Amino acid sequence: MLDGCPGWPEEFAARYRTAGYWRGETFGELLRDRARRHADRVAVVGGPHRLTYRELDRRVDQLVAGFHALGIRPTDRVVVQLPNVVEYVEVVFALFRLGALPVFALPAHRRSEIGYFCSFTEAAAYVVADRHGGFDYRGLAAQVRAEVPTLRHVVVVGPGGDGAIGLDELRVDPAPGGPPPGPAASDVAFLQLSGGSTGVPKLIPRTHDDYLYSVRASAEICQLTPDSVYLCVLPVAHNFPMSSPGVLGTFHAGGRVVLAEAPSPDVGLPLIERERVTITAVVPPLALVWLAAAERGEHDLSSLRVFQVGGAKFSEQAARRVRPILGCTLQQVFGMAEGLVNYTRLDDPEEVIVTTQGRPISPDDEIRVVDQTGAEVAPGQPGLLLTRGPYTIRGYYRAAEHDARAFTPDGFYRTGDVVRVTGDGYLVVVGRDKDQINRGGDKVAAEEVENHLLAHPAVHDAAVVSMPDAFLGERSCAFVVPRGTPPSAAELRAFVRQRGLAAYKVPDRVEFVSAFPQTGVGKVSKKELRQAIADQLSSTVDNSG
Ligand code: OOB
Repeated sequence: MLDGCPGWPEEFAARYRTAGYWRGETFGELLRDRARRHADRVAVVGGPHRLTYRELDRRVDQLVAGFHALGIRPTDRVVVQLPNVVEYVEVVFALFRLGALPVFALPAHRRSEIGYFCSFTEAAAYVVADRHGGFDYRGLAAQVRAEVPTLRHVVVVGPGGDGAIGLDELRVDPAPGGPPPGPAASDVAFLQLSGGSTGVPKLIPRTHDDYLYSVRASAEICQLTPDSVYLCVLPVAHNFPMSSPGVLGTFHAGGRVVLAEAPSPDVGLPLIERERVTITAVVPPLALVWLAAAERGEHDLSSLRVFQVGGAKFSEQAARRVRPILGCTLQQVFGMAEGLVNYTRLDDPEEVIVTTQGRPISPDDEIRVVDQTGAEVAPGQPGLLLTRGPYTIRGYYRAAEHDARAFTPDGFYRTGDVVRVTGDGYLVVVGRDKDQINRGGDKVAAEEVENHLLAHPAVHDAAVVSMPDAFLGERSCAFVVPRGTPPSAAELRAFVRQRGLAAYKVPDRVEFVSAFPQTGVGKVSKKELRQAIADQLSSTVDNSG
């Protein structure tokens, strides 16, 4: 097992194996098995590519040989930053099979995040797109490489050159004697990103055993079969489209994955019609845009059976519009990359589907709802959600100090979500108690942005909070105490962007103040700051209305 990854205590591991959750199967083996059973069925469609399970399996083996020839070995970390392209699936399964660990970056990440992932994980390689969405990933890779001496290889999906290796150069026929032995199912399979609330993003180690359990159970809950067609709209590396049931759940079922190049309904709705898509997943702001587009009735969406919405709270009002407009069931998904995923079930009464965020996957997901002292609240009352179970991590990658705060001594993960549990065991998300902004599903850690703002010479202090937003649910507002003459808001935003921070983390608004309100113990009162900006926004709306 990789160092710096706290695992489950042996008594829990034994229990999860006995219960049949952990079955000793790896993702590499899963694909091999499906390639045998569903050889000629289409596994994945994206751009010009349409690969059957047999073809995918073979192409993965070629990349295993190529990565191995490059010197990539089991437990080596490889930062993967690719959009929704077929090569993503090939690369990730090749690394799984080899036992090397993909570190899942998002296409929106820039120098600050990527540099950190590469240096913190001591990554051996970084896999990027060529140009995508108007951004030059080669250029980013060159910068990161110059800053991170341990990074040995840059692999680009496109032509090689300038020190980068073209992915196609890694497609070599496996050496006789077969591929090197793969990882054990109990090994860490990859490092996923935490939404986070700290200065730097935390990395989440997930094993083949635990992740495959959540994937298999998710596929069952969503009733996937070999006839299922999953449209991947969200960035494929995110936990939701990857495993809930997502791309991996669809492969588990022997179904077909269709990768959408962009999340807009102009791309997605025609794909639903063309590929006869049965299930897809979006975040709440996208759901609104999709519903508006679908209402125009320009596309045949009759194949769609499940419309999943998650990543942020979906309003009941919007939820009620899904069935009438799309003619299929809504499924609310409340999950986290650290583990726990809740689903409304497909046959739940409509009231449950539109008013709750679902119930846990597993009978062995332990849920506790507590107050600030750690005492359990009365049934049905709101409180902090703690959880422990067969696919929820016991600690982050190389972050022992943070783990001591993020987990209870008996191993429950402190989600930072405020929930109440209904009489039937469904969770309703009512708030949050973590220093994070949920920008329509994109998570922004306040402290990370504050640190970048503090690097500006004219910033004395900074506090980033959420402000309500009709479309995204929340946006970010930075309160800044200037040092001397305040810079303009535009200048500060440009400054943060130039430091290489992903665009979704750049504060949507900047407010200058002379001092921060304080709590009784002298800490910055973010509650008051949130209130101040919310009041200001609502009075602006009132005035204009
Ligand atoms: C998913 O994962 P992450 O790791 O990006 O974010 C987790 C956090 C949760 O702790 C919660 O604060 C929020 O995102 N969240 C929701 C939600 N789904 C996630 N808040 C309210 N309602 C929901 N339905 O976002 C994620 C991972 C797997 C499946 C689905 C979402």
